[in-house]
Amino acid sequence: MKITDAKVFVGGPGKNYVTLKIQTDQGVYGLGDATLNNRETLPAAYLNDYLIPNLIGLDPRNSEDIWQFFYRGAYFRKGPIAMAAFGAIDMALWDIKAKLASMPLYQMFGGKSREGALLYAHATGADLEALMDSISHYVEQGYKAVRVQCGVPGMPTESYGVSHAADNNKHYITDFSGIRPKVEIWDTDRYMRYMPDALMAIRERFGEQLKILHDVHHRLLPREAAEFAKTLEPVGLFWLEDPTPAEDQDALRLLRQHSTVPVAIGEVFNSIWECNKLIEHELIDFIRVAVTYAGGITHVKRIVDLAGLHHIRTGFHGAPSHSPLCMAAQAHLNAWAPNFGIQEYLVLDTPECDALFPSTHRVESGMMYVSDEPGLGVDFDENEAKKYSFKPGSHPVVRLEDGTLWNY
Ligand code: CS2
Ligand code: MG
Repeated sequence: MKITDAKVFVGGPGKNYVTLKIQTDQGVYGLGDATLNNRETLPAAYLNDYLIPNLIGLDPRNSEDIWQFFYRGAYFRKGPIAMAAFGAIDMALWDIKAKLASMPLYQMFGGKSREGALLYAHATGADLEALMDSISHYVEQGYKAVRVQCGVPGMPTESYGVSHAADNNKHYITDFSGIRPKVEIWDTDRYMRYMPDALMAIRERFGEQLKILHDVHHRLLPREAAEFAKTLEPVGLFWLEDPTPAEDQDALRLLRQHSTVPVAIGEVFNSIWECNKLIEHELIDFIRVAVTYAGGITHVKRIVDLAGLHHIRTGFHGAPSHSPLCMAAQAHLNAWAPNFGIQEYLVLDTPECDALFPSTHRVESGMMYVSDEPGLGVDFDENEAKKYSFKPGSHPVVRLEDGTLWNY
């Protein structure tokens, strides 16, 4: 069996999805996602210029050897661009493998460990009252877990995860007005003074059953993060996400010494080498890698297994940064993983997105039910894809009030 062709498509409704389609000489094809938010043309170029020319003619069933060939075969390894590009190939090869076996992908890992996977939604508000309304909206839809972000009084601009718009998902739409990012101003003191009481008010309003998550988006220094986590203890958070910048694997030691608040980290990691110490030293409780830019199913499964040895559960990244193909790969891992924790889920299923990526996965009352179709359970409509092309966009950048550049 041979790979005969592979094509990359860039574009989508309100997003630049990077989609790979691999064809074989037996008519079976596989799909993969290489979307790297706001840097989408780069994995596409890596695929077109380096990987695809080497892929043609290989046996698609040898997904492990193909992964090793692209990883070890590149002297300059890792990084989100390369890992997103292999991630897409790897996803597509697992899609082919499961289709050849006429099985849903989760069967290739060991079958189902659960019927539905717990999801969390994103609630957001310009102020606490707007956030409360946004939380109610998701609770009414049956969500048992909600991530909460709200504006901080006196903060000079909007900041991460906070929407001033009526649409709850608005904070996620890339700014397509151009390649130059808008600037947000951040003030750690205001944030640290305001958020603990705000989170406590949410706990009081929604009761003890709601699983409350909060994302710091890498903004605190290790000592600040330790103090913040300690102050949040009475809230009973499900998790505190990315309290410190992710590059420093030792930064969480101080937090661990001062608090038992569960910590989730990893959405920016693209290899096991960026989280092995965090996992082995049990400095986190949830690992947040995404199948797309953490090197595909082959590599993420290894991270999940390592995490499982250390009582760490999964909480895969699920922002609209990834396409429904990544969500599908994660849905299959979530169905299988003995150490599954939760899945981030942003409502992406606009009619346009469903038309581009017809899917047989199901979301109901805050749970995701994996597809039983052979393969990933998501298709890609090439005719629909003709409607879209690449649009330059950007994330904001963050500065302190004196102009110092900070972490987005
Ligand atoms: C966010 C990320 O979902 C989250 O938890 O922190 O989605 C992040 O802001 C985006 O992926 C950036 O592209
Ligand atoms: Mg996050």
